[in-house]
Amino acid sequence: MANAIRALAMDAVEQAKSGHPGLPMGAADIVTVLFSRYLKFDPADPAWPDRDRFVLSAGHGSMLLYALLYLTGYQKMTIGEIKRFRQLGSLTPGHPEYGHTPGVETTTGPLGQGLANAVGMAIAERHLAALFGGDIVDHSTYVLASDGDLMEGISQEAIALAGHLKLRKLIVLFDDNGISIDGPLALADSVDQVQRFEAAGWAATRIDGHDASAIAAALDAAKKSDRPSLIACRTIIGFGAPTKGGTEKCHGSALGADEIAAARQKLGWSAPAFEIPPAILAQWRAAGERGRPARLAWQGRLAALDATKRAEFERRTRGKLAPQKLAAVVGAVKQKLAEAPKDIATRAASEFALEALTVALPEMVGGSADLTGSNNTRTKSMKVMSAADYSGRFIHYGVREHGMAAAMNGMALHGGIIPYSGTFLVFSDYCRPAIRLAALMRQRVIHVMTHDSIGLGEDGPTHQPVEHLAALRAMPNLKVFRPCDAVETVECWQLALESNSGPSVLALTRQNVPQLRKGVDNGNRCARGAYELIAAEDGAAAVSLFASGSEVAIAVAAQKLLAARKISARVVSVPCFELFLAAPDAERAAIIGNAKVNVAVEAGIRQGWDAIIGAAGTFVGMTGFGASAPYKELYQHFGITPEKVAEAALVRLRAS
Ligand SMILES: Cc1ncc(C[n+]2csc(CCOP(=O)(O)OP(=O)(O)O)c2C)c(N)n1
Repeated sequence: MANAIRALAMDAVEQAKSGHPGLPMGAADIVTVLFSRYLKFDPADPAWPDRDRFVLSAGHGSMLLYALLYLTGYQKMTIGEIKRFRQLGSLTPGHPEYGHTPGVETTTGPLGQGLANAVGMAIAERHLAALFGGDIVDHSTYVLASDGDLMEGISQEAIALAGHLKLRKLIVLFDDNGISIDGPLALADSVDQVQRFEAAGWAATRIDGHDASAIAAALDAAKKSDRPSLIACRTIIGFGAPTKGGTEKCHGSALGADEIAAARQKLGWSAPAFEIPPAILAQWRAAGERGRPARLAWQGRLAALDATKRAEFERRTRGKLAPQKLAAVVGAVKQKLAEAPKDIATRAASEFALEALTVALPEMVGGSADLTGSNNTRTKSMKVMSAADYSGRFIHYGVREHGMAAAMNGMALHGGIIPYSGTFLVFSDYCRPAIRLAALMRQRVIHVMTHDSIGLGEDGPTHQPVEHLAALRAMPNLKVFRPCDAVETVECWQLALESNSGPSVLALTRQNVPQLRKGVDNGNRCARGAYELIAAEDGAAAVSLFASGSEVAIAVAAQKLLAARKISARVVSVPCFELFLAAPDAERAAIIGNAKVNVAVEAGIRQGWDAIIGAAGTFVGMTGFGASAPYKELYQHFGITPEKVAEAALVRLRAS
């Protein structure tokens, strides 16, 4: 059965003249034992909520996964798809892509991410099991990880968190082949992985990864463990390839016809390319059918569940927000703000919104990378999640931004949870690879990122984001929200929660800002991404002032200065570029307007703003790094003030 995987991997990579045969050939024995005897899955229902998850963290070995999906009988994974490995539109892209190929649990390729996603999946499983009971939620998360996965820094964050939370249903199978692209691992690494995992609170063992009974024994032990488990499986990369096996030569290129012929002989595999002998295919298909009774039994248990609980489980698994609930909560928060306006930091406004949102939406699981008090992400209703109590909804991720963001992806992929996090905006750089994958996989994860500009003050340029808004706005399918006041903050929270096909970042201030939106306002004005906050007094504006976040108040003050000089200006708040730029042309043009002069104000770099103010527009913001000082002085020092904005507008008006 393992040789079937090896043959398909060799043949598909050869046909594509590109790909990675070494890992599938080396790890074939491990996954054969796992898929034929342990993994709880049913190819007839790839989305069965209580299936075991299998994460191929070493995504370059994608043919391993595609071979398994074909062999075990996932309907869409035909031999034709295997033959079209790495071709446009096939179900067998270079690296596994979630949402593209049924049976692929997460998009992998950037090493280390899959392992960290799996930690999030295992957290989600424990959490939902605590809420809905072991009859409904009781599955394991298996990972196949390579040397590269374990060398990446994110793996340390992931395993430390998993060990701390005692995620006993997480089992990592390490393809311990001692080879990476440059050659023997000894060139660059001498970590004892077993000791490393043990130090992080895992059960860890080392076995021969080509010995089926040793693999089974290790899996049996891992399933009984009260801790997460590492099974370091000694393997030979490219097992079966007579001259290239055991070397980096089989890691990432086609083996060539001669080597494949010799490998077939060595493995005793006489079937032609892409053909699996019927008896072996039948064994594999039987392995794929193994899980059906378990799935049907599970369906029975779900059906027997109390109707309300079942409906809630199904709602959460589908990622559907409770109808009307969100709108009602947002409306109530806005009502309170209309009655008693709050001149508070948007991070505090976010907490104010979250106090209500986290009560109404039990699927929200929050956290912070050790900045809870600064990010204001923990609400009164939230207990802390711990190894002793997985029902908690607030996760102390520790100082592990990258691991946090990747674990959140895993939770979202698992389903049943809307994860949100907390860190400083400047550390979005530490999360970026995971945010990118959330965007690529269209996952609803929400990053609360506070201290969003020089407005954080004394901590200085290391902590002051300058280019981060632009960098995040550059990412496809990510929404970056930068609300200007308490009302916009709750509106942006609503939009982020409703964005069920992509991640969001909420960039929030440390410093207080005035509430600019007064009175009762039922619509969500942020939904268009930008809107006219203050119209020109005499109808025809000579100047349009655009701003986001804390700089909207500066634009509003600048408008008054201009009015005092009989110059008519309007103010447009721009809480979300992506929504604004996606609006129909006419709508966008109407909001941009046709004033003689456009000025944008943002305490960041200009990049991106030209799409709104045009190349001829004037930008008031940052051109380099910030500095350490009280924030009001910094705004003066860098010239981001109402006076400077008004002056910039006047200069342009005179020149026009
Ligand atoms: C973050 C990241 N860096 C680099 C790469 C490129 N890359 C792909 S596989 C690999 C290492 C291969 O070694 P190993 O993980 O041991 O896999 P094996 O050779 O056993 O297949 C590298 C550097 C990547 N995919 N992701």
